[in-house]
Amino acid sequence: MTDAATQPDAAGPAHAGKGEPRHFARMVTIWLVLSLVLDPLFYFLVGPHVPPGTMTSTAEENQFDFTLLVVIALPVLLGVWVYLGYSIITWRASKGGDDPVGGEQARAHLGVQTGWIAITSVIVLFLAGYGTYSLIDTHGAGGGQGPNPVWTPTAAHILPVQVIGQQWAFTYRYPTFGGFESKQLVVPVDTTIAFHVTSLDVIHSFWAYQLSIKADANPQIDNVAFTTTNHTGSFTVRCSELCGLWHGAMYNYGQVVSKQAFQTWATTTEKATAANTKLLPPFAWTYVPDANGADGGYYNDTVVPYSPSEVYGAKQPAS
Ligand SMILES: [Cu+2]
Repeated sequence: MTDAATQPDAAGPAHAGKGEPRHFARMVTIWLVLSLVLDPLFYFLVGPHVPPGTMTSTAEENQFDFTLLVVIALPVLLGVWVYLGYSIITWRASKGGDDPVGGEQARAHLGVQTGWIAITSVIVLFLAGYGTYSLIDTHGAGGGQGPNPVWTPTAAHILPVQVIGQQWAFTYRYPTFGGFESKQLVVPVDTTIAFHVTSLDVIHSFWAYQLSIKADANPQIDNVAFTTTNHTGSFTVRCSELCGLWHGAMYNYGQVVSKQAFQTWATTTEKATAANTKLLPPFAWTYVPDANGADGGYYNDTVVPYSPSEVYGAKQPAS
């Protein structure tokens, strides 16, 4: 420490000399008070409004996770701001005084270094553990778990709904209602739903925002995502995997309705579309698409689902 001893500035304002207030203790107090006030305020006032809301069990769990992340991040942010603000007010150049001491003393503070490494390690390791737990437990169920889900709900009655992506629309088949196919997605409230997501062509992704379901739609894959509906309302479905020219137009709206209304809708639609359902391939968890009717097509080989002019290479009607 001979160097420091020969420097006149060694006991400058950065090192609380005689009569200097205890800056570090002050900063910690300000930070602690702000954190203790703002964290609960955020949790209780903003938390319930954090997207994606509470329409389903998965939405609720995601909302909690997002809120928790902010509750952890807020004190970190406040720590930076308090230090910055305190430094500007206390040690700004226009206040005069000596230059703060730099060099070895500022760089090699053992307490700061140990504290920094310990605190950041605890935060990051906690988040890694919690994130992993959330992924394999119920929180991750809305993300699609592939054909053999690790986590399955315990509900006695689970409604299966098949989501079929194709360029550039989603359609929905209801295997427990004769396998009818609809452009509308309607599900009952207070019900556990198993979305079976697949694709007929390229990769898509089924993102039902307010349900907090986002599951990849891959050809030949039956990707299962679970959720339980909490209350009625409408929700948005968007494709969230770039899938071609009209990817941006690949969206529609779904509805969570009362059990009674769902039953009525499903049985009515099943009846109304019975003739169309016969033209569809039998219900399966995946389909091999083939527009021109070779073996394994989504449509029966005896059915040409396109008007003659839509078939590739067909003679077009004179205009
Ligand atoms: Cu798509």
